Amino acid sequence: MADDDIILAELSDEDLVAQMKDDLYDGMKEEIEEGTRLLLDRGWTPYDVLTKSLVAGMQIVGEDFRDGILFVPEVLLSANAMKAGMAILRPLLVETGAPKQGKMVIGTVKGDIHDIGKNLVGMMMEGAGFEVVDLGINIDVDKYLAAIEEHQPELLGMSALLTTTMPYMKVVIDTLVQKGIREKVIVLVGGAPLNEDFANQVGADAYCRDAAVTVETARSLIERRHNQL
Ligand code: B1M
Repeated sequence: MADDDIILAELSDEDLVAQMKDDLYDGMKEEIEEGTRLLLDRGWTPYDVLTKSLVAGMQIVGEDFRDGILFVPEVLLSANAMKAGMAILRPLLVETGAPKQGKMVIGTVKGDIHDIGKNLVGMMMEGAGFEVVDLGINIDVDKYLAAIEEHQPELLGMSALLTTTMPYMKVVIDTLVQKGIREKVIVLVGGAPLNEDFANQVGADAYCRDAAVTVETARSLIERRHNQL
């Protein structure tokens, strides 16, 4: 059966998720929007739709990108489709009655334009009651410093997806030390090529594997800091 003949609404949940992974791979934005809405209508939580269809689908795209099967233009279409699904989930993930827990400034480091993971972290943090100031992509040290000065956040989040851009996190953290403001912010770092060792080496407070871990880590480090005061 050709893709055109597939009626998403008639698929079982399992088949729909499999089809959404294919559609994400093929960069089919409207199908991703429809699939996202269908899963929500069937009672799926926004978090499950996000992780089990969109993030899982992007994982496959990443593997084929790495292996030279997909190229930048195709991956851009997949990213756009993913963003369209995230746009539907965003209001659901960020709606919260929780009291404000603190403020986070977040940005993708200089030289790096990957923003899907960072956006997802921002959404989950907002959903958990944090105020999020998203600086965007390709953020240099001066922009991080200016944002810390302006917004006085408890947390600074940095994202990097490239092995060539992740060392820039150390530039930012070293500058915070030089300026005598390192202790003012909890620095959380994340992105696919990072790990805990790297976070320790650059002097971050914690490495966050994913958006959910970022929320947990932010909560526990803020609580620890309050207890020390
Ligand atoms: Co890029 N890319 N890309 N890419 N891309 C990767 C990262 C790569 C691993 C692909 C591969 O080869 N398998 C590879 C890097 C290899 C390396 O460095 N060793 C790569 C490359 C090489 C490149 C280019 C250099 C390709 C080229 O031009 N030849 C180029 C670089 C451009 C630049 O930045 N200067 C490039 C471009 C692009 C696109 C523009 C096409 C597109 C980005 C679109 C966009 O973001 N708007 C793109 C994409 C989509 C990817 C992959 C396929 C998917 C990334 C993604 O969105 N994942 C990626 C492959 C991969 O990661 N496996 C790849 C989904 C997202 C939810 O996960 O971002 O990991 P992730 O975020 C997670 C966690 O990491 C964590 O939480 C998130 C949510 O759970 N997290 C944080 C992330 N940031 C955090 C910050 C925190 C906390 C947690 O702060 C507190």
